[in-house]
Amino acid sequence: MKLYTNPASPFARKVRLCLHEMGRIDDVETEVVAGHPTDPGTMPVGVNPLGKLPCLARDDGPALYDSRVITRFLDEHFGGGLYPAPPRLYETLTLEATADGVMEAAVLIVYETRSRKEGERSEAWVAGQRVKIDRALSVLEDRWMSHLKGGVDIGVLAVGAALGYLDFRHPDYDWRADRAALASWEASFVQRPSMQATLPVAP
Ligand SMILES: N[C@@H](CCC(=O)N[C@@H](CS)C(=O)NCC(=O)O)C(=O)O
Repeated sequence: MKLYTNPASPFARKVRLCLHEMGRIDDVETEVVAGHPTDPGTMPVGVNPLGKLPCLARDDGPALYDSRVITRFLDEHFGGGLYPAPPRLYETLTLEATADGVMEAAVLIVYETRSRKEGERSEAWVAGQRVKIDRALSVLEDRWMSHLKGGVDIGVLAVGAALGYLDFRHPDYDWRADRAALASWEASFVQRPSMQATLPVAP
């Protein structure tokens, strides 16, 4: 199996976090690729027509994407135990969806500023993405702290990846302000070996 990845991608980090937590990081080959919506660069478009990473190429079946499909597959393949049984499963998947939405909005802001020329950029559109992030983080603070403190699952790992990406690409955004519980949880969670082994790096 080969994982197309990039050390700056929060979605790829979520997948790599799963592999580290399962003790399986060395069982999957990795290839670093890069690109964005206006230039696919080295993205594996031959196996993922959407030209996005992460993407998992397999020897015995079609390539898998997106990150939620890959993590589910890897968990089943390696017996990872990162997906609890229902009804908690649906909470976990919703937490993952919330964190993925934060990542998506944060990545889109980066693309808006990097991929578009100055006159083409929309401040209102960027502000709209920021509002989504703000709302989602406040919901994490207000409603999800007991889940976040209740043991590692795919939703918890996704939150770790999302918050790490905000610090990495949006260092001026003080998401910790007024979110003391989430900030305190993150300060502890980031010390996990899996989080330390996957800290984002500019390619
Ligand atoms: N929903 C997808 C999102 C993946 C995604 O947006 N990845 C970014 C890198 S962080 C990407 O490949 N962007 C290239 C593009 O949009 O063309 C997933 O969970 O895997």
